[in-house]
Amino acid sequence: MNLESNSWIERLRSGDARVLARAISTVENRAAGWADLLKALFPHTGKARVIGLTGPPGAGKSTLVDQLAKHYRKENQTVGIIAVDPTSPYTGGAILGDRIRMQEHFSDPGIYIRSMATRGSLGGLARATADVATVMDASGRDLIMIETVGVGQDEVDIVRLADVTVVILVPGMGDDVQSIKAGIMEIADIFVINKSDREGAERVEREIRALQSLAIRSDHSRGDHWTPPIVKTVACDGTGIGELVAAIAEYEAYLQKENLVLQHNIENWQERLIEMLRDALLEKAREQMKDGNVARYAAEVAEHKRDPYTLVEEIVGKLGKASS
Ligand SMILES: Nc1nc2c(ncn2[C@@H]2O[C@H](COP(=O)(O)OP(=O)(O)OP(=O)(O)O)[C@@H](O)[C@H]2O)c(=O)[nH]1
Ligand SMILES: [Mg+2]
Repeated sequence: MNLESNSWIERLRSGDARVLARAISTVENRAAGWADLLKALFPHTGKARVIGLTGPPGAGKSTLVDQLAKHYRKENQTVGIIAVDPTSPYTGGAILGDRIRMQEHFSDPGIYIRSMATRGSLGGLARATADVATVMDASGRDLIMIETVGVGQDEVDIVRLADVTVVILVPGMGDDVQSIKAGIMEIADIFVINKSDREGAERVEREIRALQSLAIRSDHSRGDHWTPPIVKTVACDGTGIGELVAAIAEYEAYLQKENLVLQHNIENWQERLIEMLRDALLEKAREQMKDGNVARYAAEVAEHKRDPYTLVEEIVGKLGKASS
């Protein structure tokens, strides 16, 4: 399969899962031609709905995503799932679990699941996830779900790409709702209390409401007046999935009605462009210095032979000249 040939875009857009997998790998690994690939695909993007789902480890995110996928498949929508696990290496349990999920859905080409983990120095995970979502979007998937373990800034950055963000909590977290990182609570367009078959769902609901009454929704620069609803689910038996689907649709309708879709997209691209610029400039700087030089410079600074401020100014100054 040659991604340079003209026919592959057609094959990708006709739903060829092998071409999709190949294109995603190329982009994720920053393999030869990745940038040209994304350039060619970009005109075909912007149609998929992107739903981000995040929550603590084991909250039932994958189970919930599977239920949603089944629901949307019944409506004949094609689904792409990106399971991002920044905490575990490729051999980790969550990724293994996702492999099993992939097999379960194997017979349905309308569901495509991809797992991702941190990839070292090749740009941030949020960036890679966004690029993979772009490929899925271009391939004509109607709906893309991005699942992340809600543990830190990485996850906030990732789910920020989504049109709709669902934050999943579970009973028995005690006072943890508070400590769950203000950052994650603030990005919720919809709250899900999963494992509502367990004791304590009402308590979690009360805690969310209490937090909501304190916070003004000026968060992730989405200054809208939406009050995130709370949906109780039991993901493993499908209870509440219909309500969650309805809540998602309601928020999307709200965005349409208030003309917020474009505004949200602009805000997302503002973040993404800055990250892309940062990556590109850093790569240029690295190219120019070669890796050995970074170590040498570091030694010089550590030994106080030169100051880092002037050094960085000099390197950045050279970048502009190098490009002309
Ligand atoms: N009792 C109960 N168990 C559930 C529910 N939803 C999921 N589970 C179980 O919780 C466990 C974790 O579910 P996952 O869907 O893998 O959770 P996750 O959030 O994707 O987990 P990580 O990706 O590892 O963070 C599984 O054993 C599920 O069967 C629920 O509503 N009630
Ligand atoms: Mg999972």
